[in-house]
Amino acid sequence: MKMTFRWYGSKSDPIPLKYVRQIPGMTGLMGLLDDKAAGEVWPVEEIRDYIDQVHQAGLACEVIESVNVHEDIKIGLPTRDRYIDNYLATLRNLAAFGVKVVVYNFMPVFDWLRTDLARLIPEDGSNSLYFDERDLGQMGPLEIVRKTAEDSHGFTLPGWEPARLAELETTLERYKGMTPQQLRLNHKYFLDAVIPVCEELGIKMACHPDDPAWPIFGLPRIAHSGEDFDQMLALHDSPCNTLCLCTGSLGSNPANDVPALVRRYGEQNRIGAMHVRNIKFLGPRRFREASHLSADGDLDMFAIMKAIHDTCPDVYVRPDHGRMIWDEHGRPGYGLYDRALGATYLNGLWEAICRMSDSPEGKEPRP
Ligand SMILES: [Mn+2]
Repeated sequence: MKMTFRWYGSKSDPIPLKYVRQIPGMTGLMGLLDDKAAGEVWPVEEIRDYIDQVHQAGLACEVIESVNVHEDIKIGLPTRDRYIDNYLATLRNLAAFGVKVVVYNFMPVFDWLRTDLARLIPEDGSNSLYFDERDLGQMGPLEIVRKTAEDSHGFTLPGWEPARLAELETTLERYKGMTPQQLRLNHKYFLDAVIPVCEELGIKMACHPDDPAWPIFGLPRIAHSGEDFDQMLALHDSPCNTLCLCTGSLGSNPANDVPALVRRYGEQNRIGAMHVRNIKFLGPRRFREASHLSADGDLDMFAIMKAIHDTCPDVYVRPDHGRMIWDEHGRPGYGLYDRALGATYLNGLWEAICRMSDSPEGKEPRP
């Protein structure tokens, strides 16, 4: 298991890389260029700047996230070929700097969605991301975008790029009547173009699940269950067509048995990266994010880490969103403190699991 951390770059992330390096057991980043609009080519110079900084801090950067897919590709417009060409150019640029996994998603319009970015947790006075489907019903797509932008305290949020959301009404109109099967065919078109290039470059594409794990605003969604993943992996059969298995996204639907899903796709060697976090169910389609500790939420983090250990022990893992604690002011979900605690806890589980199974990994000093 390679423990990594999401970092938004020195211009946009208030957390110095030095602090990330000081988290016990932290070996690398899942990086991103957070100012890139979907469909844009990521320039070599900017990738170099970012990765050089990471390396200088003593961390690896083999996973890049949020290389977002342009809506025209997801909708299947004739202009998609141009955006696919740009995507391939970005992949080539990333591969030149040793990137091995690229995390993306194929969610129409909305990436992850919450109805409150700083919900008070009354028990301890911390706050976390929160979702309640009932609030969504009253809000509507335009209002949720306005609210999310307002609540982000000036931070950019992945998947909520202003350029993309400016054309929201037009984009929503274009998805009207699209079935999940049509979206799947558009995903196949994308994968058929991208995966052969990934095979050449030695890059795995890792698709992030829908978050939350059900359709919203009547938009088709095709990545929130084992059935969906089976179909997705079959769209283009290749070891480079993989999943970014995000436990919190999948776990938002109690019908998903998260440790079993890790096992299933770990055994198939189809997990390119893992986001590991816990959530607390508060009612039907209502949840908040919890600390990573099993006892604080409803996911069995031991069973998840054990499934990783048994089926894909070399996978890249990162703590996912954290709560805001200790009066930290940071990007919602991406503060330093709770994610550092999360990483440390997951590393503790990992050491125990390795020792109990006599695997060498838990004892080895980090490289
Ligand atoms: Mn995630």
